[in-house]
Amino acid sequence: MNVRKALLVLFVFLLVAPPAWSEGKISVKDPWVRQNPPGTSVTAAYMVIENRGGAADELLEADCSCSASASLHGTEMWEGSMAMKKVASIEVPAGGSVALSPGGYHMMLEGISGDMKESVILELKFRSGARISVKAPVLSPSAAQKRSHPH
Ligand SMILES: [Cu+2]
Repeated sequence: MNVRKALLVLFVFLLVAPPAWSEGKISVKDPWVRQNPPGTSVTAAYMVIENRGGAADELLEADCSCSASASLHGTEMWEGSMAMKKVASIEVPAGGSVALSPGGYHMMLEGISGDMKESVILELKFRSGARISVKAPVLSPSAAQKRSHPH
């Protein structure tokens, strides 16, 4: 591949690649936050976390500029219906990834005051010591629906 072609490929890649944030072996892609329904102060944030390292890592703590508290939740079946449950950490397997997505793991945001802006800052802390801040767009329910079901 000649240099010009390589640059063109790189340029196209930069155009289409979604933004990713990383530190060390950990990177975060596609973060987004569901717009809190009117009159409520609770919502959730989602993303994909990748681990290029040879050792598993764990997401331990989260924080959001938008809410009084942020905690890590999982979703499981409980007495026949889906229920959210607080988890101590979310494992990111070695050489793999974990998705925080509707119906699964998520970052629970509680104590949101007022309307959320177009985007918020999420802070993530990992067992490896990596700390990553990401900018997550706030999506309306209809945009969130598309995001969850892209087909
Ligand atoms: Cu939750």
